Amino acid sequence: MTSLQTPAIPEHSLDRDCTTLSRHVLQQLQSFSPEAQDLSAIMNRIALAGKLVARRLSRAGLMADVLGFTGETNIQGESVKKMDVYANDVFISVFKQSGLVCRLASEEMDKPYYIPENCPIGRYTLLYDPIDGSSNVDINLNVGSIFAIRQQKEDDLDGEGNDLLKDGQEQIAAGYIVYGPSTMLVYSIGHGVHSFLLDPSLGEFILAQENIKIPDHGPVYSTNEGNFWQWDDAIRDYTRYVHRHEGYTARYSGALVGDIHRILMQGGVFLYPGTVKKPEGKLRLLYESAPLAFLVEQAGGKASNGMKRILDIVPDKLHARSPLVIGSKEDVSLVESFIQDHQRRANGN
Ligand code: P6P
Repeated sequence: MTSLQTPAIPEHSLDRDCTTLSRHVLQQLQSFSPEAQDLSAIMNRIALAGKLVARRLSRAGLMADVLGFTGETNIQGESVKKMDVYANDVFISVFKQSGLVCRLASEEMDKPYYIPENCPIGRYTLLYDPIDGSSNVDINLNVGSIFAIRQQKEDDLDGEGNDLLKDGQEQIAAGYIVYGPSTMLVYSIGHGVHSFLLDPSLGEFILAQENIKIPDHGPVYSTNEGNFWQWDDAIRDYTRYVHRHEGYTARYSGALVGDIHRILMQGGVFLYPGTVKKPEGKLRLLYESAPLAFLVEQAGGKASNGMKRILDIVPDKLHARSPLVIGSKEDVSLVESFIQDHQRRANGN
């Protein structure tokens, strides 16, 4: 190449800036088939939703009617934040007139929401938590969106979404968007875990890191120790162990996505065990734990309810909850070993 043809910008950075999410999906699948194009388009719409939510969050303190509560209570019995409603509607709106997603199931909606014009063609279902950790919104701390994509294989005759009550191996894609100092989308379609950073000057998510691998062990344990006296003995003994041994440090933000992102990048374990009041724990299986378990396993980590692999658990209802232990293989196994020891003692072994 002559000096005249030498690109002003090194080739790789231009190519990198053009590696958008939709292109990356097609690269991952090595295919331009209709299914690959569908998945690429779906991910592109999720990216659009992320941009819209990020824009609203960045102005939250300056605009009326963004912060605070709506006065409603959702199916979870939780007070609904205005940002929850906005983000929930954003994910619906970006899929209208898309021919892609026929149905959306969300933490904020009792039943799945159908987009009729898409249903004859697109048989995909989006399961999502539009704003996870919304209690952080009003204090300008990180929050996140969590999503999973499934293929609808049978009719949902009563519209209750009972055909969704299948294990997490039905997921064909999953990920999250973390709204922090920058907005980052982390996803997997079963070919590794990859992150994209929103470049506000471009209005595009640009490839940041490919094939993210979670360390087999990390120093962080992330849990709400305020629940200590509500935990069973096995979890209390685990907590005492990390208190007494060098090399552990507690980090807990109150927003699942931020805590998981830290562990994905640096290693460690997040746990939300069952409590006396909530034996099933607080986190929802279909649109929180299962998507994150899909992602963490793709990154070489592990996710269970303390005894059973999250991706093997079949929910009994749309908003089913499950205890969650997720993160680095060795650290999840350590938590599980305390539970197994207590079970053996309880069984007199
Ligand atoms: P606690 C937020 O409400 C959330 O669903 C997760 O984002 C977070 O990890 C958890 O609940 C925090 O719950 O009981 O520790 O306040």
